[in-house]
Amino acid sequence: MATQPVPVVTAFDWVPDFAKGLVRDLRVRWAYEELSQPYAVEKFGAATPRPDDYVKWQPFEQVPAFRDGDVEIFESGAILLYIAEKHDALLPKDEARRWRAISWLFAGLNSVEPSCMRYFAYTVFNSGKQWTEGATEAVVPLLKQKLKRVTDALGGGDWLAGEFSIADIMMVTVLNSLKETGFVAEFPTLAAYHQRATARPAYQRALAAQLADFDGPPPPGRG
Ligand SMILES: N[C@@H](CCC(=O)N[C@@H](CS)C(=O)NCC(=O)O)C(=O)O
Repeated sequence: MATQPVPVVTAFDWVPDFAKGLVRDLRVRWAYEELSQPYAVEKFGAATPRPDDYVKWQPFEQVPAFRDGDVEIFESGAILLYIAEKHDALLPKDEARRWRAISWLFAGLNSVEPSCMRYFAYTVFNSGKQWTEGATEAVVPLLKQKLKRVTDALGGGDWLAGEFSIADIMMVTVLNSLKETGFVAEFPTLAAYHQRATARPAYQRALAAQLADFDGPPPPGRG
């Protein structure tokens, strides 16, 4: 009997310490761990060039890229949507809630993550450069406003769309990028949400798998 191919996600075999637990293949791993479904990982070095043909799979040469049989997908949000649809899971069945979850999936990617990434770019990638001072000052209120609005949306609920969904996988992994900042802790409801999500056994397994996969050699001069 022919065996079904296992879906493949791309990831890194080495990243600098600050990026551990932040690489976006974590979103895909987490979804599969929630579903107790197998997946395989194809790894590259973060600081070394990807293979020549990788650009045909992921046009920006980033991770994650994903393949399931003939289906090739890039963008972590699209991959999460595919997994949810394929397994008829991790999205509410009720139409209104389902679209609320999809809205929050996009909001994580397109409304919250950009402010987080700007802050991250100024304070980590360009740390200490003089031009970042005003830029950082400008982005913090915008970022905190986004965090407040996510907090408001949670209200007294556990999850963004009533039940745990790919929207939460997205939002929580976006919030991970603020782990060194203390910003999430300023919003106790949001901090409790983050804590609740990251305490899930599936998250813990996904994180452990990502960390275990950082077994490649550091690039020259980064050892
Ligand atoms: N919008 C993309 C972003 C992907 C992305 O930024 N990937 C990072 C790792 S988390 C990456 O590959 N960085 C290395 C590079 O850009 O060369 C997604 O959500 O999939």
